[in-house]
Amino acid sequence: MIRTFRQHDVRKQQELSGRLWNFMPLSGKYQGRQYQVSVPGCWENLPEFEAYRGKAQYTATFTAGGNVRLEFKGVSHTAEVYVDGELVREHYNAYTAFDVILQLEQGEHLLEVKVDNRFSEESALHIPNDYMTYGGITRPVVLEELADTYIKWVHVTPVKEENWKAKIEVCVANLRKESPKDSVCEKDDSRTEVKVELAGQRYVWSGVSVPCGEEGVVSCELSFEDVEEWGMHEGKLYEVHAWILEDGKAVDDLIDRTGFRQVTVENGTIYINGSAPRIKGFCRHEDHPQFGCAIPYEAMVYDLMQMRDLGANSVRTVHYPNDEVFLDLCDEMGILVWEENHARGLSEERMKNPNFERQAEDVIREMIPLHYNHPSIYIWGILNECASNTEYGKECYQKQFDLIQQLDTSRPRSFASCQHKTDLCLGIPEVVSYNIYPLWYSDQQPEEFVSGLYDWVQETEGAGKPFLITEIGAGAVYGFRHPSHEKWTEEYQAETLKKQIDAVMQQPGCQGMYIWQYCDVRVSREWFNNRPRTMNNKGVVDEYRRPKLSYEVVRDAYASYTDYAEE
Ligand code: ADA
Repeated sequence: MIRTFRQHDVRKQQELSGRLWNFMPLSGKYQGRQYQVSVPGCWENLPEFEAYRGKAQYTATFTAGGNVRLEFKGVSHTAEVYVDGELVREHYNAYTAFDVILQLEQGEHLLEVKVDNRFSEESALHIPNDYMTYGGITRPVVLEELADTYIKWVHVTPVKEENWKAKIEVCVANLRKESPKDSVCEKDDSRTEVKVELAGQRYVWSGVSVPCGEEGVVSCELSFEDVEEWGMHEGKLYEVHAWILEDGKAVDDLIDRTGFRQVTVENGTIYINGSAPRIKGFCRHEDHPQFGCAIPYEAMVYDLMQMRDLGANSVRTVHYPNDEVFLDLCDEMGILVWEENHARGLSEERMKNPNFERQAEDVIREMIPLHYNHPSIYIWGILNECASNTEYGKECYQKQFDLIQQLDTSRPRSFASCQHKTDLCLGIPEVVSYNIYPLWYSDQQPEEFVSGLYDWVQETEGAGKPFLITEIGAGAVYGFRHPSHEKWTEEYQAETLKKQIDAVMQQPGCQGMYIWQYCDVRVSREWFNNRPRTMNNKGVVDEYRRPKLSYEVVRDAYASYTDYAEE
């Protein structure tokens, strides 16, 4: 599945995933052996490759010609793409889509993808960590055949005034090469139009001219009388459809989805369409014992249904951009999303890796244009628990927050800090967020911890800003029950989460929380060998989504607080 809705009526698109590809490890014990494997998929879910950290080659064929666009929604974590034996694209980072456009003769072509999930100095973001870096082509692969001009993206920015308005931007790319002889670029562009439709309104740009080999953006603003708003639990969505017409004939199109919702920050509160949500959320890794990070649609739906059963109204995509299908589901189910770029717990030393800034900023550059239209995303996060307590770290945070602002001014920004009472960056983003573990990593009582931290923030540049707890929780090994209720028992986790939820929800000025975490997840074996089972066991359900004792406790606790902060 590429998306949960059709993206084209005109452009020819097919999915190259959803089938078996040839797989051959390029290192290790089984180097050179041939297998047939599922794409999308993680090689850790293959017998003999459960702990394979290395390089492998995936091979498939496709039939196409002309302007051929190959899009990879996610390859973990470094990809080298070859078509007919020629290296045509490289990409780092498992969690953002990338593409390549080739001019090919009509016919069958060989596609080879070399994938590497090893840790090295080259990799500043995928490092031994408290989550698993899997290996494989872990998200869908898409093949499209384009006209000489195509629509790269359509962005919709809804604005609520007397009525709803929407700014619509359409990015058109001209694939024609400069060619003196036939001077196609001097083509009479008066015959080129761009058209867009949304919620019954339409706009047409005539005489659109984009220089050869370049991109251009056209924009308009439309007004809407009677549209339904997108909100929590009612994900009313509208398709935005854009076309390029030449001589009146559609040569390309793109369909995306949007929702009429506006995020504002006023007087220390986040508002969605004028109402202040009380965030009752979970942090969720893309992780599953049978699928790794390549979680199929049905399993995504299950996770969301279970989180909603627990009373959640929001998900935090820890610690990286998520699969577009998951975001589509959040749009449809009216679940708010905190989405963040890829980073977890990078020290200043690691942030000084020569590749760090480029790699982290690339994730932002890829995440925001692709995920821009999702109404469920209400906030952009960066750099979870990195060195926001040092001057160097602050420079990096500043640059990345500035980059977000260049790409999207319609959403607030934040970052989940662990620098308790030492953070230097609280003055930069619109929202202040903290990860805390009272009664787990510290013996402090939750209400004392939360109020002490909140009060300290009011003495900093973060004063008066919306305040979120972006992680709080405790560990429990599924099935470990004991009358002592000691740490790692399900009883201890349940009692602790109850105290934590009440402390956060009753903290004046705090607009909500994300429990760490929804489900138990695999961690890198190279990272933290005192993680029982080489797992992070702070899930409210285990990795098989089996509820722990805390499940009922969290469900009752979340249910005792309304979905809105001002009720
Ligand atoms: C940190 C981190 C999470 C996880 C958590 C834990 O807050 O952001 O990724 O590692 O600690 O379980 O200790």
